[in-house]
Amino acid sequence: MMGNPIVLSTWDTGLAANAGAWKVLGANGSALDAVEAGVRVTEDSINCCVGLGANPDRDGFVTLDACIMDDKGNCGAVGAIERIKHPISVARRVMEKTPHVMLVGQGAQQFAVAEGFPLEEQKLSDDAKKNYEQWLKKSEYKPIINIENTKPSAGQPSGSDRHLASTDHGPAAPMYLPDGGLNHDTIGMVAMDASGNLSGSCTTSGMGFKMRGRLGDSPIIGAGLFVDNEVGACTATGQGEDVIRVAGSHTVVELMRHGMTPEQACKAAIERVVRIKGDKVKEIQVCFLALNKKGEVGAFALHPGFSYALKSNKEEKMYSSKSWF
Ligand code: SD4
Repeated sequence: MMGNPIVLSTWDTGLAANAGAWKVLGANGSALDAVEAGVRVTEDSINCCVGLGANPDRDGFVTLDACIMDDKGNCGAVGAIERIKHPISVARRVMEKTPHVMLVGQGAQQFAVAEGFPLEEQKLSDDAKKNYEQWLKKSEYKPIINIENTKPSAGQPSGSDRHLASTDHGPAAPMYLPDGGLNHDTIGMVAMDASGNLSGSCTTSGMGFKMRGRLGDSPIIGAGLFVDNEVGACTATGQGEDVIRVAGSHTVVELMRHGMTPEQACKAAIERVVRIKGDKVKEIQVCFLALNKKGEVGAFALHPGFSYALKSNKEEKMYSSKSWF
């Protein structure tokens, strides 16, 4: 089946990412190459929430999550990778060069370096440094180093391992950034190429000031991203824990399989979050963005404010998603 190429991405940064993807799609390239090239544009930029310029975790380390999925059910992911500029390309390498779907942490970094990805300097961008310092003041979170001198109890780790025994789990990732903006801007991208094949990608630094080691939905196939070439593709953004809880992107694709339009399917998945979370939905944002095999597009969010970018042969623009509230 021949399709009209189309690409969709989450949030305002999606416009530039779509333009990157279009260089591939517009030249009859594959959706897989397009979704990788597209989100690399965002990973290259200084952005609160994607790539090495993004906000760190609460211990001051930028840790990145990404996944990618093609039209044949192949998929790859990296979780909590540090000092690597293009986690989406490492995710693709995991997919293509290993028998695995996901590598995390040091192992993911080791694989990336072995594959020739440069190990970047461990440092925060100026924006991230400012945000982190402000957050530290407000949250009064004491980085681990401050408790090294406290006296360990018998049988507990001491010195620099002291944090291993800490039972003070401190503040969780805040819903809002110090500048008042919502604490997310992950880029999720789904695309169909001229051959009618679908692929998707998702890349993020996760929630700013998250607990060290925390993974959200973005690197998890079925949560932050899912593609079924017979049906459609979906990506998610927002509070990752609540996307995982409903296997969000997979749920949306399954609902499309059973006949819903992309928007109906995204809305039904949001309704599941509402049923599960009850009153707590006031405190979280969850958003889905989907594309079906016919090239139809839809989105739905819990709260107003979710925008997505669309590029096709006919248009290149931002849309505002409908929302539950
Ligand atoms: C996460 N879903 O780590 C990501 C954050 C996000 O837009 O979407 N930001 O939970």
